Amino acid sequence: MACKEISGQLNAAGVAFAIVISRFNSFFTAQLLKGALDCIERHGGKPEQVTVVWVPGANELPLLAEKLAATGKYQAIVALGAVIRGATAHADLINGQVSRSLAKTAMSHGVPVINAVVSAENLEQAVERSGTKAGNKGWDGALAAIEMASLYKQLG
Ligand code: INI
Repeated sequence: MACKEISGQLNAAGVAFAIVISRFNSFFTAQLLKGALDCIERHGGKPEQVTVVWVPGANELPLLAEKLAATGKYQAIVALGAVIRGATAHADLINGQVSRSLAKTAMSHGVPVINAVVSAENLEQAVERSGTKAGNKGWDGALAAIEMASLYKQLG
């Protein structure tokens, strides 16, 4: 029996993206942004399709993601941040709050909101996840956004 399979296309052409990014730990988040933009361009997107909004810290990412989702102008939203446990006693609280709130926004507005916040134990891990040994979480987040935007489009 042939089944019907649906999968996302990795084509960013014509997709309107919003990227919300934290200034806190901008040493890392700026690298995540570079990665995200590079990914979008390598998949056929153009810089003018991308709106970038800077917020003070990871805690504020969900607030702006919610506002951007409510405009209905974007087919995908990517949240970029860096929370480093070694330097943040309340890292788990921030991470939990951010991921729950981003998911809530995604579901209530029917738009993919990708959580690309680096959660690292220490500076070395943050470096590894921001464009060195372990890749670039911004690049990965943008790729997930491209794929999810395609799935949402196909499923209506
Ligand atoms: N914000 C981050 O993005 N990463 C962190 O590691 C961090 N630390 O260490 O506390 C952080 N704090 C700021 C926070 O996100 C808010 O901007 C601030 O509390 C104002 O609401």
